[in-house]
Amino acid sequence: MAKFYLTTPIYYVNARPHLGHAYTTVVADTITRYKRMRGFDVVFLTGTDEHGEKVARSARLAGVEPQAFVDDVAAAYQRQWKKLGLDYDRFIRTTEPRHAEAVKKIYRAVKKAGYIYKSKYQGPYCVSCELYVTDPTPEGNCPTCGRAPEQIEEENYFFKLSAFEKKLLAHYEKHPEFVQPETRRNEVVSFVKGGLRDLSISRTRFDWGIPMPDAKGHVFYVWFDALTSYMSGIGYGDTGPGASEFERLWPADLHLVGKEIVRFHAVYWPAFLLAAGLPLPKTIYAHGWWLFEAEKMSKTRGNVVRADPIQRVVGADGLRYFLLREMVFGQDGNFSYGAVLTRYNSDLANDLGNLVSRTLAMIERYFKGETPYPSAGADRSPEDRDVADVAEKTITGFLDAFDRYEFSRGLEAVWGLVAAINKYLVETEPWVLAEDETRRARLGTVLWTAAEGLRIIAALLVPVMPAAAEQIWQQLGFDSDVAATRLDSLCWGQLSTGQRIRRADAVFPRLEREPAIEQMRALEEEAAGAATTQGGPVAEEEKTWITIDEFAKVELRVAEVRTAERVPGTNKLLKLSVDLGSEVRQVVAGIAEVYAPETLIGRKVVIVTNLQPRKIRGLESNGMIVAASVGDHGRPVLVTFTEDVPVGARLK
Ligand code: ME8
Repeated sequence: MAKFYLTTPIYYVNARPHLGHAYTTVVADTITRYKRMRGFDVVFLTGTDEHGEKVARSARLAGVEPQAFVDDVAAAYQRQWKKLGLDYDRFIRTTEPRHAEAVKKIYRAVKKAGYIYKSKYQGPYCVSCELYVTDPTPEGNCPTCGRAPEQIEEENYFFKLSAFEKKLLAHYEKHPEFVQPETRRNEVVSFVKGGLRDLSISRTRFDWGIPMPDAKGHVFYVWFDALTSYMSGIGYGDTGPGASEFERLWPADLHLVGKEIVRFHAVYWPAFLLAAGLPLPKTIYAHGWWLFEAEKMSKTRGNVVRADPIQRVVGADGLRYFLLREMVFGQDGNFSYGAVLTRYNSDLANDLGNLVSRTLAMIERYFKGETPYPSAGADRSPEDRDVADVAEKTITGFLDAFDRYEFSRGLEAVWGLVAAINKYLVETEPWVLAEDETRRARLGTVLWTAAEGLRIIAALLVPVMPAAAEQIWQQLGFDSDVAATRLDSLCWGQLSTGQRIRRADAVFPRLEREPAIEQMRALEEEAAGAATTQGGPVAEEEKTWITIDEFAKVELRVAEVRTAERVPGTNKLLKLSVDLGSEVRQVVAGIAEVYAPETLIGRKVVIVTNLQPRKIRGLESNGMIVAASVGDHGRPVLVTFTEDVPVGARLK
């Protein structure tokens, strides 16, 4: 059996899992299930990227040891994937000893081959991206995140990336499938053609990393460390029995990544591997971004949406279907709760769900719940043949699309079949045939045809909606495991007759649109609130002191409320404009249940003024109003002064 080894990026523990991370993992899980049904022996790896200066700083801010910090977030990722039913085979954490062994092993191989030297770096460095800013923006900022870099001077170990320019270009030329899709490949080729500079792969500014062998005070650069996880997770560096797995699985067949990290995967990673004399992965496929309110969903921008609230309303399969159907793989996609509901109600509840329930209801009513006989003779009509033709074409079209990772196109093909069967039922009118005893054979053919179509649909949907596909399969009366179906041999005409169907509840019950959207939003706000108020992994009793310098980072100022109005469609939120003396800002605050907007005008309040701006209900909130949280329900009580204070005064 041919092997297929695929990976997601290992996620950075500075953020908790959001929909963007869920997307890559859902895609990987879908490919895993699909390839298994195509007969491959699949291994799917994911994990967490836990080292680096940013993580150490975050842990310090949270008042915990880095290891406690990363343990907590790594566990949150694993919990999230389990909740979504994402069935990875291997999970690698870069703080595991087996991973450190692997990083040291590849480093030694690269060094032995003569590609490492020591030199000095002096210049700008972006702490947020953990990158030397060699090509700053015109304002001198980091080209990736736009933040101002810090000036640093470091003695580092460098990797001779420049030595690989020609080899990499030759590889891209010979293996056009190496970087996908085409647009990303072109970007990578022109980047390499523009010339490669050597890369510093050690750091001395901090120690939260894997110590470099024979280089006191140096830890590995996070990307040298992180990329190696694709090998450490399957036994590279293992001196025991685990090593054979690496022999069997490497090179990876597919690295799935977001488009912002293509360069690391398609330039640095193959160069490290070539230097170490190791085979290169077959394909790096870069997908686009989920945009929310027209920007990339990310923790830094504060516009994240979590998977959990959506899953709780439309189910894990509803979410998976939305992610794969709505976004053309490789391109960016716009997220909105409304779009989730439209897909759910129209494609799942209406088109597919109704087809399942009415077909099964008629088999139950007219054939005592047993799949009827299709007629081979006079009662066969061209319409039956048409459905069979569409089904055969759907199978081929679906396989072709999924082989190319064109999920949205593959699903469109399946919905073409759903539509064809719905149309067929409307045209053949089985409910009319049922009234005429002489048309019983014809009725049997029609319902068998619809049920056979559903069998094919259920099998094709397994990779995308495993639970729903299994439910439909069971309802059709099968005892076997639908995921064991081999897609290569799926074809029309295999549904047995006389099979007892098992009608059950609707697979996708219809949802009331506005309440469902409201529920997803409310759950998201609750989750966002929990994430900020709980603030990470610190258990109450473990809380440690912060220094005066850390406190001084929080800028609290007196402001006067100029305007206040309710945010439409919510009970809790007010939109305020507050005067800070030097500027007037918009702040969205969850105090509407306690404070009527008109009572706030002219009132002095306290605002956290240097909090990352974030969007709440599409409205920018540039600061946070300070209030005591009282009682079990956290009733807000605004901070007030008994003496007069000028607007803009800082609280220290
Ligand atoms: O980059 N839309 O980790 P990371 C779609 N640790 N996908 C998104 C997304 C969005 N808005 N936001 C994130 C790292 N992703 C490194 C990787 S690999 C050796 C090291 C997905 O936690 C996307 O796949 O920042 C992206 O590549 C990944 O999450 C980045 O995760």
